[in-house]
Amino acid sequence: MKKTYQRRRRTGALGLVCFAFALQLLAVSNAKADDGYRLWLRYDHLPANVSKDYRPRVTSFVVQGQSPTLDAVRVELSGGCERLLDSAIPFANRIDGDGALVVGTPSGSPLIDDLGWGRQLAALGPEGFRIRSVKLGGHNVTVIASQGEVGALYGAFYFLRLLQTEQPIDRLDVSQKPRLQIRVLDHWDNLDRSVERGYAGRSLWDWDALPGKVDPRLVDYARANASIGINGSVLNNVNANSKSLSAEYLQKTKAIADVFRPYGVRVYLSARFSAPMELGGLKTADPLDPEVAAWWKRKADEIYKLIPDFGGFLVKANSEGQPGPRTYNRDHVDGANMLAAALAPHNGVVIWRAFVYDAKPGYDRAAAAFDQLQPFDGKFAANVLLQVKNGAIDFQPREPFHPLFGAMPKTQLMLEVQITQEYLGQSNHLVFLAPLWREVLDSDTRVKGPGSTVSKVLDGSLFGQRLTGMAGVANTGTDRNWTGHPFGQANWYAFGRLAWNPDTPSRQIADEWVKMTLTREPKALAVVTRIMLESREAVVDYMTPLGLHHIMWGGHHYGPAPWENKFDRPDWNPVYYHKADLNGIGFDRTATGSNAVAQYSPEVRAVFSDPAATPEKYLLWFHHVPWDRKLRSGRTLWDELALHYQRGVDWVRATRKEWDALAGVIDPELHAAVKRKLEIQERDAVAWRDACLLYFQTFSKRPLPPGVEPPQKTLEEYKAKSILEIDSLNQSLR
Ligand code: BDP
Repeated sequence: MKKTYQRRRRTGALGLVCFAFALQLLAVSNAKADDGYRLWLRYDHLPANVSKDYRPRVTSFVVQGQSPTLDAVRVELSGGCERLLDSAIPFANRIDGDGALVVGTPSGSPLIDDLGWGRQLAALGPEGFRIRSVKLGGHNVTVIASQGEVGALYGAFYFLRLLQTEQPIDRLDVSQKPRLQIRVLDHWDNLDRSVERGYAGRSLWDWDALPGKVDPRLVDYARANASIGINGSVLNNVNANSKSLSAEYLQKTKAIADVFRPYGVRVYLSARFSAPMELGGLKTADPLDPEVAAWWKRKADEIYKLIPDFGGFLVKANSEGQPGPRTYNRDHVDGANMLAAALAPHNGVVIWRAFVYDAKPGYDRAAAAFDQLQPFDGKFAANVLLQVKNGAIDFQPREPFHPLFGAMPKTQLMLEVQITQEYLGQSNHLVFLAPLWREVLDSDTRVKGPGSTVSKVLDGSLFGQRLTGMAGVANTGTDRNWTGHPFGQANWYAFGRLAWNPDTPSRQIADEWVKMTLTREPKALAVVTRIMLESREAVVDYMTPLGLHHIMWGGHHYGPAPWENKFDRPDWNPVYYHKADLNGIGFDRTATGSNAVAQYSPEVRAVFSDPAATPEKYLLWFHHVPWDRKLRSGRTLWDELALHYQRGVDWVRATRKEWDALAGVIDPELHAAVKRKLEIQERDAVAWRDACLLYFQTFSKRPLPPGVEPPQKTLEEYKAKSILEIDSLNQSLR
């Protein structure tokens, strides 16, 4: 075997130069105060911030082969391990002692080829990897192997995570492969660098400077994604500008794609359906018009010439004013399949969004997407995925799972979740979203008996869909810490972990993230992890308990406005969703109301149709419930509602105290930043409680139950100004 070691020369020096700028992130890490830039890739020296002994050993790196991705592996491993272990670790072209870390693919690394793992690696695919502690040439070494280089990079990040989270590395036997294929961030970024629903500064893409100047920060963005297995970025807003598809902008996109490629991150673009008219000067964008189809074909060819691994198009069609096939009296299938035909020769995909709802009088918005799209089951082309939001309304703090999951067995469904917290306190509230997403992933559609979960629909195990995926609407921006709220990073992280494996427990995700980002000190770790795991339920309590939804202030969606009724479209008004009156509150979606429950399988429908069987967390989503109805606690609906609001406020107050007590354990800059955010969160939670209870009380006509504090302001005061303008707290604390 020795001979093969020497067959290829050591690589890496050149790559290290090329990737020197990636070291920017690693270099900043010397700074004392933590501004959050390094995300979960801090790689701080292990004993720092840790109480116990953890002495893993890495003595050399043996990374055979030449490519930008392998160079990225080298940079990451050397930067990461050296910092974590606080020792300089040499690169070698052979194993000459215990503790070597051998990384690569069978085709690039003779050492790995000689292991004879071909079959196992083939089963894991080019993004999967195997990590094993083995004896090679008489030495105890660790091998990170993959069929593909990106898989090797993922394996390297996995290994670094083991170190960062203090896992033993001497007896490893890990095989991993992603459960979902397309794991993308959807950036709602506009070409002027504003970000729709973005709360962390401006867009990371500096379109004016591109393609000549590429911000080195994009390397760190790609690294962060690769470290959690995210393999795609849709660069522009779903409310798309056709300019993104112009020759000029494609050059800019190409420059970004070139930076992302070594990290396995492919670029996608949102395609404006009317682009053939706006860019091509055609008279129509009718998908059945041959000239239109030819235009898209030419456009696809042009894109793939520049970006051979271009992912495909994301399309928001006939939704909220966007053009689409229905504009030309065609249907969603006509539109999606025409684009799919243009991309198919290049292996590109069309991700067609299911977020469609027409404004029809008397219509239930929650039923709209199903009504429009379900009849097309089985009609979409093989390279089309239908991207469905987790719930049928819109990224609320809590929604039951979207009824399309389980109802389109012959269609490739992708899940869309929102990482950016449009309706959940934006970048001011600490809300860990893994439990929200898990709730949807674990929901049982019952279509093929018990256990027919949404995650099994998504990964193809239920209906055998070939293409699979999950998209997260990104929360990143130019803020130094990327996500505005330091804990927003945890949601980016959680998205990647769940897209890789939708069964990853929320607790594990939180634990990993805290250890890599905030602290490994056991007591503090336990406190922060618990806070994170509780936080989603708390935000539901103080915003929309018991199945309430969409009662946020119109437009910016920050803060309460259950009274709002100003939009022409009824389904943009909070009063449409809660339907409070003198009898009770809630949206009747049973047979006596909109009958949207009929969209679920008979078993699920039976549960949601019966107020006594409906989980109380969804009660007012499906039922209009009398104020005096007794809930499971024995309390009336009104009392229970009020106590939920109070509980949410109490949680924020308790969390503030717990956080304060962590000063000294958490980096001071990070600690102070979160402390300030929690102050805003308490102000907001109080406003939510008071505004909602005061308003709903005008219908319930009942006193607040014992244990609920009297409101701090009057209803009129809350109605007069949105919470964003109520006081100067936002400004002074931001
Ligand atoms: C809603 C947002 C809006 C988006 C829309 C969408 O308020 O800004 O354009 O979703 O998903 O949540 O298309």
